[in-house]
Amino acid sequence: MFLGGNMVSGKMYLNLGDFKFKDITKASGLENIRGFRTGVNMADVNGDGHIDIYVCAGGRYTDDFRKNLLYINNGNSTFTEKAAEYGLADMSYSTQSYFLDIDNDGDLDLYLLNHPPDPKESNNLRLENDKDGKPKIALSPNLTFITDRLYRNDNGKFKDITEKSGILNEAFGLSADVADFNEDGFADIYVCNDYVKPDNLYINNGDGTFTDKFKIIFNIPPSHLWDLILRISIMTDAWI
Ligand SMILES: [Ca+2]
Ligand SMILES: [Ca+2]
Ligand SMILES: [Ca+2]
Ligand SMILES: [Ca+2]
Repeated sequence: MFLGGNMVSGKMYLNLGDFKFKDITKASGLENIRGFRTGVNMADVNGDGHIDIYVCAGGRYTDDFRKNLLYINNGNSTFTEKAAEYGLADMSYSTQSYFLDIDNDGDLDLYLLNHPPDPKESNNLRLENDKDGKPKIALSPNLTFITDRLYRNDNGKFKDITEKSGILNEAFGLSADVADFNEDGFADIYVCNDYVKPDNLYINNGDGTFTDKFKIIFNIPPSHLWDLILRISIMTDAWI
């Protein structure tokens, strides 16, 4: 069991069975007091059969202090931090990470949920006209460290495909969930946002791009959802 901490080091406990746990934080290489750490996720990021740990970081600190951390499992109860090596030392204001296979090639890609540093900014809604003269939400010119990010896993190196994939945004992300919502065989992403900006339902087009269909499918105002429970099968039809 790994417990994250923001102002203190995280803690790793080895389950000895019978509800007995041993603190192996130091011996496992997971003792770390650098960065203001937020969401923790466990996934086999490099596909070697051992569960790895990705730790997000945020807070109003220097950019370098917000580098997310990737602890690769050495298979012997020790971990080595390799975020930079994998291309995942992202310096955004991160909330949580979601590993999913966006291109069905068998390796895990990453959707990184981020947020603006100032929550007040999240209550500002700027509008501009689209090409048809209809109002649409305008994005800030500089979204570095703010927008959610999408990384594609290319043989162990994670490539930032945020802009190309069409998921550039600047809402205050609280949580997300991954599922094949339209049952076309490609994983989609639902993002819960706080404040005035609406949620996102990114439908995977199957070619590395996503289309936000939240407004098309849900005709509701911003929801301020703190968490998401979409995996409910209503009645017995087994739809998500
Ligand atoms: Ca692994
Ligand atoms: Ca993949
Ligand atoms: Ca890949
Ligand atoms: Ca889908």
